Amino acid sequence: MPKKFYVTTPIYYPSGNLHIGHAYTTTLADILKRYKDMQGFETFFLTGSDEHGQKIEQKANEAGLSPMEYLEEKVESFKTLWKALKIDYTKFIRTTDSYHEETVQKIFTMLLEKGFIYEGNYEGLYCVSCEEFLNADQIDENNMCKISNTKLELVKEETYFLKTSLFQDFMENEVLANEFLIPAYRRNEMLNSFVKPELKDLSVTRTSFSWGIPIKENPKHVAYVWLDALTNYITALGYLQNDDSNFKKFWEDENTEILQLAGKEIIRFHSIYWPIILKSLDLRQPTHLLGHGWILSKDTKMSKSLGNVIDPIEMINNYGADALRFYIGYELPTEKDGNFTDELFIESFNAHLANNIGNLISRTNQMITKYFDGFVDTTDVQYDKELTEKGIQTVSQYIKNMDEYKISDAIRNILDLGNACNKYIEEKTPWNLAKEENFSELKNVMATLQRNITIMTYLLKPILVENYEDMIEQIGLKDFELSFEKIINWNEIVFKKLGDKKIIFKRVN
Ligand code: ME8
Repeated sequence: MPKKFYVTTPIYYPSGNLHIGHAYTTTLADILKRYKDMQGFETFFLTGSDEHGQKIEQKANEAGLSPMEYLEEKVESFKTLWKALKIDYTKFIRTTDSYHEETVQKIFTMLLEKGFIYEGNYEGLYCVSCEEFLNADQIDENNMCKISNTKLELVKEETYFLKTSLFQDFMENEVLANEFLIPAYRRNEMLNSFVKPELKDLSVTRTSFSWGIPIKENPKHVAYVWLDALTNYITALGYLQNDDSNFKKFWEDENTEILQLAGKEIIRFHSIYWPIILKSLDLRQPTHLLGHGWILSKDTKMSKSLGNVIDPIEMINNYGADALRFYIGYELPTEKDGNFTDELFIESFNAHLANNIGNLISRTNQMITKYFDGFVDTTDVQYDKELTEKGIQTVSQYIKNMDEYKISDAIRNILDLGNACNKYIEEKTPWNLAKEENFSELKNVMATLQRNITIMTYLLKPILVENYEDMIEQIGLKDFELSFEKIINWNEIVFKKLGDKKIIFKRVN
């Protein structure tokens, strides 16, 4: 039985266009999914759109459209972006899909029958932009939401509550006491800000607007958008549906590695309410929730509601999908907030993709072509010991980091190897070896470079998906299937005569 990996992104609100922040989470998920594919896992990668709620209803009204008309075009634009960014998702869920709506109704009924949901009245301040009832800590001195910086609504209505208060002990001593939420410091944030002060029952239906999934038992109520949204992670797999084979495989099986990604502003929903919903349904918990920081623009969160966004399509048109995927993977580690500006982007592109990787491949290709007519016969080659060891070490460090979802650290391992190769060229001065006609040493040098560039290229495969084939061709492995096993043990690798030299990452000025 192959190992299994299920990875999810948040489903994004089509209340505006997606920006670099959304591209960030989705690209991280895509890189990890492709890495697990390379490791022989059976994978399922879910993304989608969160289409109900007051905010979407308001946006559609403003545009003079019905919600469905408004949504069609937005959802198309999501898919266009994911295609341009080479996102290899398995399924795209829309919360307006009928299978999802029907399953949410069934889930509500189950929770009501099990006694986890009861009727009552709610009064409190609501942020439409975050679709969230706020507590005092989340409101600033001007009575605005601290996250979206928008005005709050006073909501006073009948509602159904989920008895989250029953799960105080479960949250403190199970969910937030183990490795589920990463990085670890986020567990304390959740415990101290939301769980320990007291878990209040969560309002899970609304009556003051209608754009949502009506509940069967009392159709003037629609399901709260977060109950509707969180459950997408299991409805998409077929939970409570005729064909639930994916649900059995990717959720129920305790051996499946389930990774959920979310930005820090919604960790609360994913690390408190979602585990409680799952527990109430008697379902297993995800293996990990990776809560990541924000991409900032001039020190504040880049966001649709603030309008300070960078359009990923523009970046892709200017620099290519790989350049954006690389910046996201390398320059924006998940543990902290990061910056995104054109200047930083270009600087990083030139330093790493153009100077380190691109230049290394191109100069090595040039030398092998010039000195050996494009083919190095490795029969009696002696690989450089130090660089060969570094190459092997790089693979194991990379695997360890990727297994811990530390993409940026894994890329750093590759770049270090690239720097070592470039340094090796300067030290060995192959052009002098050629002048001296020391062809046996020259061959050792070229073979050592070819070997380590092959390793680097394979490790970059989940990130540089657009250029991978060209890179592989330039190193002399056109159409050759590499694997971790092959690059570690260095067997079965047969080089062909080099492909034509192509500039892969051209410096940007
Ligand atoms: O919250 N930096 O949708 P949303 C990093 N529908 N990541 C960012 C970001 C930024 N500046 N801006 C957005 C919702 N993101 C709900 C989710 S899930 C059951 C329901 C990313 O459109 C990040 O992943 O507001 C964040 O959590 C998500 O987009 C919010 O997207």
